[in-house]
Amino acid sequence: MIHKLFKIEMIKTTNLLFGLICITFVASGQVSKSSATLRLEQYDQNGNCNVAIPSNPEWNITFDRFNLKGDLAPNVRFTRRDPSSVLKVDGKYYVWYSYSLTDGPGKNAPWDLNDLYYASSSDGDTWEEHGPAVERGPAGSFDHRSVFTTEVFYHEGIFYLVYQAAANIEGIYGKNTIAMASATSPHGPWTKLNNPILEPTDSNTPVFDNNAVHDPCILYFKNKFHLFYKGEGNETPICGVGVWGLNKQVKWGVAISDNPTGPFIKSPYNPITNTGHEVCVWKSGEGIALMLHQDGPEFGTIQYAEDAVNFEIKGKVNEFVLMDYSSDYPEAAGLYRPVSEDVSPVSGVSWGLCHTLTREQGKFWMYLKRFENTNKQLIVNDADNEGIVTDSNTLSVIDLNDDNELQIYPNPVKDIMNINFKKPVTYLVEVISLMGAIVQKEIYDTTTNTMNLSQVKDGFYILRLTNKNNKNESYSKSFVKNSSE
Ligand code: AAL
Repeated sequence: MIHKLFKIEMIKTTNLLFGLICITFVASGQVSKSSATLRLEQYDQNGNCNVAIPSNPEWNITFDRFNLKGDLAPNVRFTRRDPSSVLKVDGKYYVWYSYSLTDGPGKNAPWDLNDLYYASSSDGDTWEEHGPAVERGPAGSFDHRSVFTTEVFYHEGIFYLVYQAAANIEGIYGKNTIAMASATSPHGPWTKLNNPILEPTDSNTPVFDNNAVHDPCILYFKNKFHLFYKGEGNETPICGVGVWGLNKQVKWGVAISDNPTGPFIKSPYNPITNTGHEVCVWKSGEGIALMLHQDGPEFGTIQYAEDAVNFEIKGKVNEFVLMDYSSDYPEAAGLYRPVSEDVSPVSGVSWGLCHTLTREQGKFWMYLKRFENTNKQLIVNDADNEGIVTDSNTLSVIDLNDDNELQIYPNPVKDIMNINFKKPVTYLVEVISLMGAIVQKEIYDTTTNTMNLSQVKDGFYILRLTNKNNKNESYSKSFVKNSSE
């Protein structure tokens, strides 16, 4: 299958109307409350946190978990946690995760001083670790202390990693940001955006996300990029039931954008849940479904919203035991996301990787496990497809194999980009935005060139090189334009 790399996005009238309604709400000072917020207010009024879970067997899930084999088999020396979704690319499964040495010097928490590593597998059980995908930034940068808790997202030929970034020790526990990097192959190279895409809400009054924005996950839904995240704030819990028995209540938000790289605007309906230590969302029917772990009254529930903001309780995780870390609940679940999405209620939860916390061998450390829906009919059998295919006509394979023909620098670039080739042929050079627009093109017939990009807006771009005499010979590199570099 050849992926259509670029598609012109149409701004739908309905989206414009939705935007106008949101602006009107905000301008009139009226606060929009999500269904989850209204339910929480109701629990408060009732004086108890008894949650009504309807009986819909098709919305219930039971889990099994298994140890992994190969490089990701449990090993006390390495702490691997918070895995991304699993993607199948060119017939292999890929996962990205937080990585550190369990006894790494100076670590303040298991997610402190982490980098993002990745691994691949032919069967989802035995994994080969490839090393770092995205590493911490240099001293002084917003991601200097740690990069952790990542999600992967694929859209129109580009892979995106979104992850938590901490500039310093404070960012390990709060005041962190959400960052993004992109690549045209699961093997990278990953180009970081220069600035975070989401930050805690700057507010004088306590709100659900004024302290931290965690666990990012992007879904493309109704022509918009929905960035789901977990907030932590200084609000007083109403029905706090939390990790390690703490009186903790965690809520999620969503921030929406027309472009994969933002700007992401937080929904006026936030928070959209009243519970949930880790974000786990999937497409279901006409809408979005989610699964809530602990930290709030609605622990262990499965919910659904047709509009991605007003979630209603539909079902539950069978055999969910609050605060029992040896139960089969997949903590920090990263779902396998097949290319062909079946959208019956919980088919989005087929299998995936999760992490488990352990004190085995006298240390506190984490390792990754595979989880499966015990309903075998829901396990996606994709033996007959390659998943995302990076065809030789697409940019990704070219980036991998022909890295040497095209050299571009600096990256990020402020205005003048050096573009060098090896072969003395005439090339068409195009700068293509992630929405598929060719924003600049030139023809070069010398091997050393410079391109003036001062008229190009800041953002991610692909530079594509095509041999004028042989259109099948094409090379590409992604780069970031940043006029403040
Ligand atoms: C996890 C996640 C985030 C937090 C920390 C590491 O459970 O919610 O990633 O920052 O704990």
